[in-house]
Amino acid sequence: MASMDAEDSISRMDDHDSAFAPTTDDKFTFGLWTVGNRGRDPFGDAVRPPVEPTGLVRLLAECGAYGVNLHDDDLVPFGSSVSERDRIVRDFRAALEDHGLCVPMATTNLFFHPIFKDGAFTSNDPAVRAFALQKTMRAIDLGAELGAKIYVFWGGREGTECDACRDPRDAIRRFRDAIDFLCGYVVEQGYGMRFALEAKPNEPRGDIYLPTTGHLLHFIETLAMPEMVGVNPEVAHETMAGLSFPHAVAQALEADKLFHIDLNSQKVGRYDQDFRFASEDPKQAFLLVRLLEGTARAEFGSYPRYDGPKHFDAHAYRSEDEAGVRDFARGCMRSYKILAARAEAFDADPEVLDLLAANRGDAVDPHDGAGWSTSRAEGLRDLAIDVDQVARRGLQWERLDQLLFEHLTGVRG
Ligand code: GLT
Ligand code: MN
Ligand code: MN
Repeated sequence: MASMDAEDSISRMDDHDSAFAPTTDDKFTFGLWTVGNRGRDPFGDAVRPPVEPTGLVRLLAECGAYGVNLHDDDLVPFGSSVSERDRIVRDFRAALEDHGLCVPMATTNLFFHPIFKDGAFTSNDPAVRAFALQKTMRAIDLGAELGAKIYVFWGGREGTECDACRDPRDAIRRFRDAIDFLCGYVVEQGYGMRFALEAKPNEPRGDIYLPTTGHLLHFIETLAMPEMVGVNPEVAHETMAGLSFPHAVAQALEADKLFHIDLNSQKVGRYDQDFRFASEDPKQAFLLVRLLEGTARAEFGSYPRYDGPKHFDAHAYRSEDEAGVRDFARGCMRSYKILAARAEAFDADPEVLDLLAANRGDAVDPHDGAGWSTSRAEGLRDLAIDVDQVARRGLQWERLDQLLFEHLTGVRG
C-alpha cells in the first residue's frame, strides 16, 4: 500500500511537471547575452567561463527554449574580418539547425565600444552618429540572414549626466532621424522586419532619453513610418521608474504596439537587476501573465492572447555555475507557465466572476462609451443620479484581491 502511494505521488509529479514544460507554442526566447552572462558587475570580475554561441544554443535547446536572440557583437566579435564573420555565422546557423532553434529578434550593440561613451544616434558628433547607423545597417543584415523579424533598439547610452551638453529636443530629433532612416533601409532591402523600441529610465547613463514605454508610444507616432515601429517593454526598466509594468504593457497592447517583450524581475528603487522571471514580484508577474494570456474576461468581450515571442532578458545570480544557469533558464519558463495556469484558474473562479459582475454598477447612461453626441450631452444633463447611494456602496475589492492571493499561492483552485 505504501509503495502504491509512492508511485502515485511520483506519477502525479510527472503530470504536474509536464503541464509546465515549455513548448514551441510558448515562444520562449533568451538572448545570447542572458544565458551567456558571466556575472561581471561594476565591482567584480566574471565568475563563469565564456561559452561559445553554439554552446549556448545547445544549452537553450536542452532547457526547452524556442529561440535565441542576439546583438551583432554577441555573435560576431567587434572588429572581426569578413571571412571570420562568415565562418561564425555558418557555424551558428548549423547549431540552430541541429537543435531546432530560431532567431526571432536581433539588435545592435550601441553601448559597449568607447566611441558610444556619449551616445550613438543622439551623439553631438556626426561621426559617431554615422558610425552608429553604419553598424546598425550591418547588424540588420546579420539579423535578416538569421531570419529575425523583430529588431530591437535599446538606447542604453542615449542619455546624459551633463544636461547642458545638448538640448534634449536635439536628442529626440536625432533619434527620430535614425529610426526613420533605418525604417527606409529595411523597406528598401525587403527584409519584412518590424522595429521594437525599448525604454529604460537610467543606467548606464544618469538619465536616458525617452525613459518609459509611454514616452516611446508617443514618439512612435511622430515617425515617418509609425506602422513599422512598436515597443519592447522590460519588467525591470518600468519598475526602476517606479511604474506599473502591467499598465505599460496594457497601453502598448491597446495601441497594437506590443511587438516584443523583455521578461525578468526587479525590486523597486534598485539598479537594473534582471533577475529570473517572477522571482521578486510574483503578484505583478501574475497580473502581467494574466494580461498577456488574455485570461481575464473583458467587460465588452475578450482581448486576444499576446502571440509574439516572450523573451527572458535576465541572467543567473552571480553565485551560479553552469548548472545554476540552467536552473535559471528553466525557472523563468516554468514560472511563466505556472502563473498562466494560476491566472486561468483565477479567471474561471465563479466567485471572482460574481464579484466582477456584481460591482460594475447600474447602467444609467444608454450611450455609455459612445463618445460625443449632442443628444448624449442633453440626456446626461437631465439624468438623475443618486450620488450618496452610489458613493456608499462597498466594492469588495478587498475580497477580490484576497482571492487573487489565494490563487497565486495555490491555496485555491
Ligand atoms: C542590455 C540591456 C537590455 C536590452 C538589450 C538589448 S542589451 O543587456 O540591459 O535591457 O534589452 O540591447
Ligand atoms: Mn531588455
Ligand atoms: Mn534590464
